[in-house]
Amino acid sequence: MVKALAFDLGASSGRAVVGQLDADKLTIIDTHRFPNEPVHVLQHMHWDILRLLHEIKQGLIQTRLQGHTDIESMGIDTWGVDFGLLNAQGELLGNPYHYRDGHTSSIMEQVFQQIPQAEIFQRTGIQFISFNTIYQLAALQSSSSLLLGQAETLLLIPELLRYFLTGQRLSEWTIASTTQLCSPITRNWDMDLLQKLDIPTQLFQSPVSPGTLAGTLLPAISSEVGLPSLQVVAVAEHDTASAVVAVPATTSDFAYLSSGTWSLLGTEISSPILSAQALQANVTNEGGINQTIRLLKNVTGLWLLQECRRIWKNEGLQFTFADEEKLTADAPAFRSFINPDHPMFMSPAHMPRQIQAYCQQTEQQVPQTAGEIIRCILESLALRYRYVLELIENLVQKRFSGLHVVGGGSQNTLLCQYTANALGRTVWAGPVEATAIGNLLVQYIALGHLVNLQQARFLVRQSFPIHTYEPLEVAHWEAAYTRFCQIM
Ligand code: ADP
Ligand code: LRH
Repeated sequence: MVKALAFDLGASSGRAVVGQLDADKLTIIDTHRFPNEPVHVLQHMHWDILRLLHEIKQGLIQTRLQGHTDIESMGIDTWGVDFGLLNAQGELLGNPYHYRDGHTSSIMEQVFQQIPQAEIFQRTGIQFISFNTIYQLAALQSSSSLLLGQAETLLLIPELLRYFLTGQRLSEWTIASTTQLCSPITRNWDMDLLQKLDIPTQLFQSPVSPGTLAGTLLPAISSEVGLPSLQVVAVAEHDTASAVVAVPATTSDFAYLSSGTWSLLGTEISSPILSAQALQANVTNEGGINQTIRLLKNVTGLWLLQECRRIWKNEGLQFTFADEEKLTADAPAFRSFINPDHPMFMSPAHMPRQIQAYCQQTEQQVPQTAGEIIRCILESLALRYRYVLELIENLVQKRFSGLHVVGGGSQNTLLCQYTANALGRTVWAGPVEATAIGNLLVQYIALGHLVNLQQARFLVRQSFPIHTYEPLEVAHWEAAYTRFCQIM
């Protein structure tokens, strides 16, 4: 049995997961879970990066205490776009901004005056979202922040955490691709783009491919956590890239939805699609493993529901997942829809009121109860998935027979059923921990325990339960989709 350890940090929570690989089966064991709670300081929102490092160390300690002293390797994946800056001494400068912080809100237009939007897409193939690293760096420039002048190295969040453990500064391709500063053709930083934006090019090192051996634990860390010096692998360090590795697809033509805080819906292709149609659709061509491209679109996902839960909890209302399911199932169907990707849902102070405001502005019935609000969110997400799947299908000129849903959101049975209904196609849900599993699989490939991606995906199918949802009430959902498109 070969053991490896994955740290998977999503925007809402993180976990340490031990993988145990036998001849034809992978089993996983959670050794530590922790919340990932951003911190508001004065006008800004930051990640609690040192706390996250602390939790990773706790994960290593818990892994040892639970008897897994024989793990061979570890890897870290996290969300995209955010970064830390190191000075010449290798110390972290400032606190990394959270991508939902407001500092980039009006920067995109300024950047387009320096470089036309179409040219940025042609060069990078990345979806335009105001929080991309390119706009975060432009915002630092435009506020004359002293940080960039003092910085020697930029590391994206998983690279930064890996650096804290190994002392090695190494950039990894899948996470670098999320910045909108890299070329999907050369799989390297676009130096012309950086120069045009006056961003110091020396901050960046050529990204390595996922699966590169990236050093071992520093002796001080090993002795602090009581584990031998582990091999650290630069896995597919973008969480979505790791999730796509673990999609239990049986063919090379498949559509996936990585469902968590975000819903990332798309397919895997062999070369980027940089056409005017792709720009118009505002899709992304992010880097995957084995030189694949993840053609997908970000849909605002369960963030909508997470924020309602946070507000309701502050107001003294707390629901279990089972409560939520019952409240939603009991609420009337197809009352009101939102466009989950409307900018008003990016970082509102009070999500339930924001949803009500959207419904009011679009002259729909205003959902009042928690059940009505959750139903509005879940139906709207399912309908938005149909819109995005068809957009992706138009670009690749294919029709997918169904959709693989992976991640924490694949446990939401109502959302899976609504998605099957809205698409009029089968949904295969699972595995829940696809991201951590993808992280482990890349380690096993890197260390020669698995041969390739095909074998890895076969192993996922053998090892984890997949729930199938067939479409129901298709005519009602078809009518709902027509109304949804009008509202959107
Ligand atoms: P991220 O990696 O973005 O932090 P996850 O993949 O961990 O997100 O998914 C978290 C989401 O999964 C939660 O917001 C919640 O809505 C959903 N979820 C988790 N467990 C369940 C469950 N048992 N039933 C329904 N939904 C769930
Ligand atoms: C999902 C994700 C997504 C990014 C967003 C910032 O966790 O990595 O792929 O766009 O976070």
